[in-house]
Amino acid sequence: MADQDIPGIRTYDKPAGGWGALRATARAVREQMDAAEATVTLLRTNKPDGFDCPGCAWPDKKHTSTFQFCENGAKAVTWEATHKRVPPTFFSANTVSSLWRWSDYELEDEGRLTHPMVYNADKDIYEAIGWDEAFARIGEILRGMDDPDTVEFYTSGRASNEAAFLYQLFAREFGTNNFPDCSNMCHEATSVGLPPAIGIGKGTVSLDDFDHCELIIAMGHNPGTNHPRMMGTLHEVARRGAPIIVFNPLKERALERFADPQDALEMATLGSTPIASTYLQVKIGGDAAALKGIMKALLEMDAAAGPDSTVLDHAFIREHTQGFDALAGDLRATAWADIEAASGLAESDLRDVAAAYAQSNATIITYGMGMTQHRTGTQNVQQVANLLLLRGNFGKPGAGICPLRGHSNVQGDRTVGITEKPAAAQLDRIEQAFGFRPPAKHGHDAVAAMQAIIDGRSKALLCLGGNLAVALPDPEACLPAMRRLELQVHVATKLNRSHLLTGKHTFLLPCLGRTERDMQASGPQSVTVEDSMSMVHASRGKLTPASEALRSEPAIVAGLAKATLPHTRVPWMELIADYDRIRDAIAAVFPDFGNYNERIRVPGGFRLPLPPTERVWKTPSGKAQFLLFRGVEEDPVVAGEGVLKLTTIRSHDQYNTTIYGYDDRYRGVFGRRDVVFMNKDDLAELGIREGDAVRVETAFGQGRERRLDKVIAVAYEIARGAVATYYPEGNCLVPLDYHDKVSGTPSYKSVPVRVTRAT
Ligand SMILES: Nc1nc2c(c(=O)[nH]1)N[C@H]1C(S)=C(S)[C@@H](COP(=O)(O)OP(=O)(O)OC[C@H]3O[C@@H](n4cnc5c(=O)[nH]c(N)nc54)[C@H](O)[C@@H]3O)O[C@H]1N2
Ligand SMILES: Nc1nc2c(c(=O)[nH]1)N[C@H]1C(S)=C(S)[C@@H](COP(=O)(O)OP(=O)(O)OC[C@H]3O[C@@H](n4cnc5c(=O)[nH]c(N)nc54)[C@H](O)[C@@H]3O)O[C@H]1N2
Ligand SMILES: [Mo]
Repeated sequence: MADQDIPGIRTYDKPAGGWGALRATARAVREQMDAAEATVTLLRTNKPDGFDCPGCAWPDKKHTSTFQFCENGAKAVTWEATHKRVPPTFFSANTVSSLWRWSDYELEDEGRLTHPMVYNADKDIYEAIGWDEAFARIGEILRGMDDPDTVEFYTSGRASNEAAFLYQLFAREFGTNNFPDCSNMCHEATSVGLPPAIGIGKGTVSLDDFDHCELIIAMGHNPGTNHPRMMGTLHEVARRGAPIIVFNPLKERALERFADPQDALEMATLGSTPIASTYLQVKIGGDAAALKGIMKALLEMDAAAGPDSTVLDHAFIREHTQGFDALAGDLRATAWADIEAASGLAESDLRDVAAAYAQSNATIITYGMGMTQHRTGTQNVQQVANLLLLRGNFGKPGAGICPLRGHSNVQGDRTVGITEKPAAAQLDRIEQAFGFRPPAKHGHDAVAAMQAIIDGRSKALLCLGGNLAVALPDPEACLPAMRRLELQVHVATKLNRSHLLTGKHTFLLPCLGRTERDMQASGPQSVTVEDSMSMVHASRGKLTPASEALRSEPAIVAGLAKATLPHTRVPWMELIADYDRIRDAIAAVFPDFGNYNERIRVPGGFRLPLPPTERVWKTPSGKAQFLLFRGVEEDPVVAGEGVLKLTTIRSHDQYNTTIYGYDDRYRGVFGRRDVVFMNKDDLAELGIREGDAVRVETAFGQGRERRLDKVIAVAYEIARGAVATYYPEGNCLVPLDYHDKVSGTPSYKSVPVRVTRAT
């Protein structure tokens, strides 16, 4: 939206991608790397013998394709491969209290950590420490804990399969299943919502399916920023004329039109391709209602078409599913007026979607955080499965469910055992392979772990990457709790705010990144990762490590484990001498990884089994299950005069809590992040003008005032009643226990708020 008078807010009328993306890439390279080195490095991204892009989990054509240009992939790579360094002298010159006043951007922009560090509370600085001494001291503190369940083992989704597998082995031999994981803030609704529906908590499509689909329904994700390589796929689908129906409260430029930098003609002519054929600005939290509307319309069309109707896939429903009658009954009992009110969409629009869906012989539904980060996230995901099941959109080319995973290996980490609720079979096989009995008692997910830290029940936190305290909701509760911890260990590439929340003993252990050479006793190593489509493949860095003192994540985990567990049954040093041995161990515990080492030597790797693609349903009944969403509202608790719904989103210049810069080009915001996007009619109704300073307050206190100040209102094409601000700035508005009770996912995308003009 244009208002020339507000600094940094101006209309961006260009398509997503295009020359703007090339310019932004050049800038990222210039600011972080030597240009020649950057070119070579970027060319190795996602190549068969290269490294896996740490930017996102979208697959690429068999990992064998020619270089695929991707602006935000380039930012992720150059941010890691930067020439900037944070050596011990940096820490002696800056107290932790003084660093606290730095912005998140400034902290990470200082560059790569180079040495293991330990916090000295007397001097309020981090000091260098040798690896062996760090391991020994951490081991001693951990051994001194009277209960292993007072220790939390957090994983962020960049960790490789090899690192994650060793990490869960360490924690379990130590004696706990406390595995808070970034997935608990992300796609947990998928991991727990889909198994009862289709028998597996993962997506079912492959890239090839996008060549065959006749319709895509894209819900609650912003690929132009967060899964940029997906834009190439959407561009192709749109070009061959298949409809793409978008559900998103915000108009996202990349979903409107995109110029593919791979397309010479489009670039030369400054052309672009429309992406969405229909763009429905659903209300925040209105997706389940919208899906129910589409299903209701479908049922009505089916009835009207008579006994031979093909609107529903009756044969599939009969042979492969359970629960259809209950679903149909619930849909009949749901009134159109309620669906319209909750979704903010017209009955006629939803009927049009149903008609397009009924026409399509192969449909893919893609979805992201706009669906999962709600109090009803699990049920939202299940409604997606319901809609697909009604027309048999599993187990045929061009069809299926496509959750867009977050971190580049968040899916793999879960596959190799990072879970607070381990299956009995997993524990049995660990015992067979290593000769110790792992604990069976369920542990903590991310919210439960932080709750335990707040309550003082948990006393130590180990973090394999990430920025947990900043990523979680409710900084007012989380940040002070971190400081009360007895022990914190952060395995990290760059400095972030969680590292500054020092406890009694705090260690920073710097690790290699994906782009760097990982040299072990047997020579250079590869790691493996699993993308959003269950493809497992190798990743090998080639760059000289940022410092000679860095160690790989597997080596750090092994060092910690060995120092902590004097009677360990695991041959840690043998395992890390040659990662093939870690992979053999993974295969011993997880049979789906049979012949792991052979299969990753093939370019592109291999695909893990996905039974729904063969119409095999690993549910208790052996059938796919329709699951109900009762009513239409995700959260009837808080409504009322002046209450709006807030969602927290990523800008184009950030990677989760990592802020690369202050522009959000496609949304027309430059050089600032202190904005609240609002519908112009809501602004008018509230007597707020664009550019006014406003206060956003959570509409239910839960005993505490929660507000975001020092932000300005920006008029945006956003659904009525919807408000959006950036993550993590908006996290202060989200109560920690305001989450999906089934998956534990915080409701980051739907918080009832009031917005007032600041006085
Ligand atoms: N460059 C970059 N890439 C990333 C990341 C990053 O931060 N930067 N993060 C990675 C991670 S961990 C993840 S999980 C993914 C995140 O990828 P996305 O899921 O795309 O992430 P978000 O920015 O959170 O936004 C989701 C979209 O949901 C919409 N939305 C908000 N509320 C609702 C709602 O109620 N209904 C619907 N239908 N839509 C809604 C928002 O307008 C926004 O367009 O990306 C991964 N890739
Ligand atoms: N309000 C709100 N909050 C959210 C979300 C939201 O949409 N809205 N999204 C949620 C989601 S989807 C997620 S996934 C979480 C993200 O939560 P996290 O995964 O915990 O956070 P990140 O910001 O990805 O972590 C960044 C840090 O990881 C470290 N790092 C980077 N690369 C590596 C590496 O290769 N190895 C190691 N060991 N460390 C590395 C760096 O030190 C960097 O500072 O946040 C959640 N929080
Ligand atoms: Mo995520």
